[in-house]
Parts: sequence; structure tokens; C-alpha cells
Amino acid sequence: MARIPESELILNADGSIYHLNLLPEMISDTIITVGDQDRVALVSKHFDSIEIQVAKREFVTHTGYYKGKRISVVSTGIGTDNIDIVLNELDALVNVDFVTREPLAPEDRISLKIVRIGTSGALQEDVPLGSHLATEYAVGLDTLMQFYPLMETGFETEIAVQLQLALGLGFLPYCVKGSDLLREQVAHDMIMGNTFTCPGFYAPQGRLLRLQPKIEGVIEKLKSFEYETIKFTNFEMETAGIYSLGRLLGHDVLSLNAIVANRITHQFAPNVNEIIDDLVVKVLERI
Ligand code: R1P
Ligand code: URA
Repeated sequence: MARIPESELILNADGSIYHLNLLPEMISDTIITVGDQDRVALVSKHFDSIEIQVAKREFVTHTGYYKGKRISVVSTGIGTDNIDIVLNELDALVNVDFVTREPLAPEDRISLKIVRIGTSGALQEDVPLGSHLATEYAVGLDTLMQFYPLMETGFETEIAVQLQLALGLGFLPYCVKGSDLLREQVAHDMIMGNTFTCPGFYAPQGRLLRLQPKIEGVIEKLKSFEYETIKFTNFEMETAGIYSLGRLLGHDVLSLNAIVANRITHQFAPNVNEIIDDLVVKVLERI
């Protein structure tokens, strides 16, 4: 295996990885990600004990025990550019030897279980505020997968191609399905949906404050987009990046969405923290 140079696998003076500031022994194989760093403590407050608390920039990590299970909670900040950092660094923590700087042999590699708990806006009238939605297919409307050799199934590629046509995009989006096993284990009683991961909160999600979105009627186009049995239920900003890098790196990934806005009925939930807390407890019990 080739040694990874200092400029590629960047380690801090204490040996921790560059952005997450973590040493390999500081994380569990079971990881919950949240977007907002202040939500890390809202998850770890349910732990019986907290063993590790580390913070750098928007990346806050708490590792501890919940009913005997060792779990890490990591904040990602917003967007798939941050997901690129978090997923690659979490993977390096378990699948690269930091002393020799060599990737582990395939038979020694660890597959992480990664569950995103995030907020999301609904794109269909019948996805109510306060509901919990598990993403089956995610479409990335960002360009992260222009830079990785993601292997998509024919079905996934066709969804991406049809969506490019429907929106008149100058680039091909990407489409990727998450882990069936993890979805069944953790989300069996949640709404099953398909998610658009957007490279922004405003025009990319059809929001108009003072700037007119360039794609006319984008909400209506996304709401009514259909390919075979697939319709899309919600918007957010990380899932497709997590699902793609999970597939590329060999980790088991699931994105769970607390629905806090409905873009069709124009409602926003007054009790976001409550909706998330209910989801957190479900995940901690089932993960
Ligand atoms: C936008 O407000 C943020 O909320 C959603 C989006 O994906 C984006 O990160 O998720 P989080 O609540 O997990 O941050
Ligand atoms: N997060 C998003 O990205 N969009 C929403 O509408 C709500 C939360």
C-alpha cells in the first residue's frame, strides 16, 4: 500500500486528523451526524456517560455510551462540501494507519454505521410538519460527484438524466440509494421518501427573498418530477453527499429528516427542537 504524504493526510501536532481534530480511538463505529454543532449536546445529553468532547470550527464530536452502546455524534455544518471533509476524515480514522500512513488492507477495513439526523423541508402536501422521513433515493443537485467515480445503477442514472432534462441543468446531477438494511432497522415506522440535496437554501430550493431563482417554477418542477415509481418528498443539503461517499468508501449510511417546513403549504414548525429530540431518541434506541 502506498504511503499517503503529509500534504494529503494532514495530521495536527497531537496526531489528530486535520479538521475533525480526532484521534482514531476517539470515535465509535456507530456515528450520528447532525448539521448544527449545538445539536451535538442535544444528542449526547441522552448518553449515560460522555467519554470524549472535541471541537474545531463547526466540527464538534461527543463520544459516549447509551445503554451500553458506544456512539459518536459529529456535527458536519451545512452542505456537501463539508460532507466531503467529514466522511473522508471519519473513514481515514478507521481505515488508514496514522503511523505508517498507509490505507488498511481490504480485509482489515472497518465499515462505519452513519446516521444523519437533520432538518428538512417537505415538497409534497402530504408530508406533514413534525414527521420523520427516511431517505431511500437521494439526488445531488450539487457538483460533488463530478469529482469522484461514483458507480450509479442504470436506474439511478436514468433518474439523474431525466431530472437534468426537467430542470434544464447544465450539468448531470447524481442519484444514489442508501442502505436498505439500516433503513429497515432504524426507520421502519417513518415515512419513506426520496430527497433532493441542494447546493443552497434559497434559489436552489426555490426560495425567493430578493433574488429571483433562475429556474422558473422550480418548486413545481421538483414536486411533480416522477420517474417510474419514484417521486421526491423533501429538500435538504447533505444526504446525497453522505450516500455517495458512503457507497464509495464502503460505509452503511442512512439519512433521517425531521420535517420542519412544508414548501407547498408554506408552513414552518414552531417546535423544531422537539421534533428533532423525538427522532434522536428513536435513533439511539434502534441504532
Ligand atoms: C439548512 O438550514 C440546514 O438544515 C438542514 C440542511 O440540510 C442544512 O444543513 O440540515 P441540518 O438541520 O442537519 O443542518
Ligand atoms: N433544511 C433545508 O435545507 N430546507 C428546509 O426547507 C428546511 C431545512
